[in-house]
Parts: sequence; C-alpha cells; structure tokens
Amino acid sequence: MRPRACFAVLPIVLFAAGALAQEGAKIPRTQRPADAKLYLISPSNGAELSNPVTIRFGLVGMGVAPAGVVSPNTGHHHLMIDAPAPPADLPIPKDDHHLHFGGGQTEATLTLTPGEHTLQLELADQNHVPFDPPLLSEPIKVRVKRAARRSPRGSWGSESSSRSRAASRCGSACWMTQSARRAAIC
Ligand SMILES: [Cu+2]
Repeated sequence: MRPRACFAVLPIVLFAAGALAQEGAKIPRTQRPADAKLYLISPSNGAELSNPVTIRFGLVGMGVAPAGVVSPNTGHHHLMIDAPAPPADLPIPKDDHHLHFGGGQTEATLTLTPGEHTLQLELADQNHVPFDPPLLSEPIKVRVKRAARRSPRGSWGSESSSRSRAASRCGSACWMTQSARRAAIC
C-alpha cells in the first residue's frame, strides 16, 4: 500500500515544482503611469527623406534615464526599424531592428537603406524590459530617397553617398549610425 500512495503523490509534487519554476522564470516588469504617451516628433508618417535621417523621440508623462538607473517613472528609448512590437515579458532584443538608446538619448541620426521603412518607438525600464502595460508609439512609414549622383561622370564623391552605397550593399535591414561613419552595421 505504501509504495502505491507514494506514486499517487509524485505527479502532484512534480506539477507544483514545474509551476513554481515557471513562476520563477517570469521577468519582473515595471508599472508606468496610465496616461504616459510616446510618439515620434519627426519624421512624420509618410515623409520622404534623404540620408542621414534624424529621428526625434517624444515622451509625455514620464522621464528619460540611462539604462541601469533606477528612478520612478523613467525609462530609455528603443527604436524598432522594420520590426513588430517585441514581446512584453522579455527584454527588448538588441540587433539591427531594435536599437537601444541606453545613454538616455532623445534623438538619433541614422543612415537607412533607400526604400520604405517602418519606425516605432518603445520606452522600456532600466533592464530593457517593456513597461506594464507596454509604452509604444504609433508606427510610422517613411521612404528614404536614393542619394543623387553628384558628378557628371556619375562617381560617388560625398561622404553621405558613400554611406548610402555601403548601406545598400547590406540589404533592407541595414543601418549605420553617424558615429559609425562608413562602417556598416549589418
Ligand atoms: Cu534598452
């Protein structure tokens, strides 16, 4: 009788342990004011742009602080380029489609590949985790013009056109920061 009773209890214990493990794996999220608003000051939706593109971040009802700084109702900006909103219960990925501005920046100057792009902001907490509820801007679409050729012979002389040429080698997801100059981040 004894061994049978043990076998009956074992699945319950395993289920409880599994539930606790799942609970423990949850990443803590930070509450944010219900009336906070995140938006793109510029460019505007539908804008046609030339490289380099300056993107300005707008935030109402919360403040900006560098990543890692614990301060109530603050976070840092993330820019999604051609990517949907990331999962709310995980840190925001860090890749060519998810740019982190962990220094507390409120604008960025980028070189985007020619063509259409979708831009969207998300404010996240000191650990790069989306707020509860997530704070996202409306996504916008922009079109980046191909750099004009400058010389009569069609050579690519300017720095900006060099950047665009490097960017176009990398595919639509590629971008380069101003500080990275001609080094494409692909
Ligand atoms: Cu971040």
